[in-house]
Amino acid sequence: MEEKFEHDYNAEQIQVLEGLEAVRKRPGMYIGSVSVRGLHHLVYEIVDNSVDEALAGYCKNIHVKIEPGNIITVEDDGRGIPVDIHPKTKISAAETVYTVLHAGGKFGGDSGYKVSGGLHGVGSSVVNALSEWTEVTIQRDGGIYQMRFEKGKTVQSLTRIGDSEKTGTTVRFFADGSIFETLQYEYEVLENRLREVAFLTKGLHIVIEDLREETPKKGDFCYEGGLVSFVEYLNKNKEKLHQKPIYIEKEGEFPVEIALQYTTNYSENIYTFVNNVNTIEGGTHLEGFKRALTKAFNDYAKSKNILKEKDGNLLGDDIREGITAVISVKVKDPQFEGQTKTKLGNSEVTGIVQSIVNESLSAFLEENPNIAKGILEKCVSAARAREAARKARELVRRKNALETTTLPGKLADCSSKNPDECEVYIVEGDSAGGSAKQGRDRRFQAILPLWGKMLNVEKSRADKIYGNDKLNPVILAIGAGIGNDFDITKIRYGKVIIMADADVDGAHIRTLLLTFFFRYMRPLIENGNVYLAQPPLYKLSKKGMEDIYCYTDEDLAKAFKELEERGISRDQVGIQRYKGLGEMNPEQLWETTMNPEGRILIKVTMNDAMAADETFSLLMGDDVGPRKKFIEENAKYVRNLDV
Ligand code: TSJ
Repeated sequence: MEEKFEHDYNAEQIQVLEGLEAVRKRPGMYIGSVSVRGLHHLVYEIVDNSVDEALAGYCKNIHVKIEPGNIITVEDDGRGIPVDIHPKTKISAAETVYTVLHAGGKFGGDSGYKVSGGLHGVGSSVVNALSEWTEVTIQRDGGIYQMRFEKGKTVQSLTRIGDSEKTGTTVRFFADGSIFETLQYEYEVLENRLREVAFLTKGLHIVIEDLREETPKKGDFCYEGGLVSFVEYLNKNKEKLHQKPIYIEKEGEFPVEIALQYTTNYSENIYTFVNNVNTIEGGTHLEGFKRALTKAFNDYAKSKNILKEKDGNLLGDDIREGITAVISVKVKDPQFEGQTKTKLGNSEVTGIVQSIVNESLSAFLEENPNIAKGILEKCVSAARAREAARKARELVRRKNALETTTLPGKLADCSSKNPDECEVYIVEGDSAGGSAKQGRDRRFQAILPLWGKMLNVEKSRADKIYGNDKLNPVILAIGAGIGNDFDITKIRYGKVIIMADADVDGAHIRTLLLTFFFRYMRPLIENGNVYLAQPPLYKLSKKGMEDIYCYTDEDLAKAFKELEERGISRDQVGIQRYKGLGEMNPEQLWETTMNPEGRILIKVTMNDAMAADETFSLLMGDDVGPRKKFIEENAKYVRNLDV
């Protein structure tokens, strides 16, 4: 018998090692990427465990710290991971959770609460495998227990190190610098995600602290209102159609929670979550919600004679104009589909969400006729505007059919017609446009200069977009239509590159253009066709030395350091700070910003659609205060879109 145990133990150990070795060999498979996004993912994976404990009803507080040196601590006041020894493996439950791939779900599996399981469903053992070291401290059963790992290997098994009356779990880890491209956590990114988690978990108190710099940063989130607070937060700078968000909550076959509120805006903002994972691509839960919303409003409007039989139905698009909604469902075995695996596929979800929303919303409308009337008036005018937009569009179409060349006059097109190799630079200002035209490689680079005040699409209905003299050239140059008619297969350029100054005005025009793409050409962003050019901020020059261009302040510091190592001091080099693209001559512009060999392009992604929209509404909102503050703080915010 003794021998048999030995044997099993070894077999288990070998399997464990192989499991975690696999994670280290192909980290991308488990956390998506080894970029800063993957790094942040480590934190989410650990926090997820504490959130599960909160969902189970045992954890009230989660404390996340970014310590100097980019060490992360996550502490909760839950029951503490079970410490008992497995009779067969002779390893504690806690150590098993931490060393066996996918072991997380096995514990407490019967209790049925374990519905989380992040986007990639990996968990703590993956964090262990990808960390230089990890230290887990558990307070439970009157004791304090600790264990330690290095690169996934146990260096100290679970040991009782003292007494404690408290309970909880603390994980402290330092990510492996040989695996990740960077170990530099971005406080704002973690803060945004933790705020989101707090909104999604009513009553859970989450604190995040960044202790890396002299003045620490801190976020403290606890929302008794849950999703209602979430919607209020999203709408804080918008004018509301009704004072309080509508709230729907029901635990049928699975928990469904929804809050929604209409604003006077024209856009539709619906955020959906499955087990706290942001399903950017939507899916069956969103489908159920949309169907119910359309039906409930149409039925109500008909029954109250606001809409006559002969008028036909209001369309879903009309009913969703100006809506802000957050949908959160908890599903046992979520199937994630779609390009980025953020689309819920479980077909049973549609009908359940649909019937819950239909029932609750119909009741709400009956009980609140004034609110119902206000929303329906807006829907009806949306339907009229849609009709007007359709006519405007047809006018454009007919005109296009007559004219042989429909390209905008200001566009300096490229000679290649192969979209895969073609790029269009949308350039702010005529002078920069001129330099770009002279500096470009005309075989595959087209230039479209924009000037003057750009239309704010957030504040305009679709019928204003068609035929707008600032946006029309952009639409025509890209050549794939807009809105529901947008056809990605028709794009004339594989890369649409926004080139604007690195100042406040540049940030503004970038935001306006991105808002436009986000609202009217979303597949372009989803498909990864939109880029931001990054012109240099500084040029360092010295006689006999090749010019050095620096794109960020960190670049500059690094360049100075490298020069010093070569015995060149700061005051020996000339430093030019570029205020705008216009200050560069065509050759410089080509060399620093447009030449595919060496230029820096930032790809705009949908991954943080929510943060982007937050940015958009903040910037576009009526309230000038936050906008001004935002622009001052974030002249280079756009980089956050990518993380
Ligand atoms: F897994 C981990 F190490 F990454 C981790 C787990 C990290 C952190 C910060 C917290 C946790 C964690 C796990 N917090 N709370 C728990 N709870 C349990 O593991 C637990 C406790 C008791 C019982 C039970 O049935 O008695 C079941 C479970 C799953």
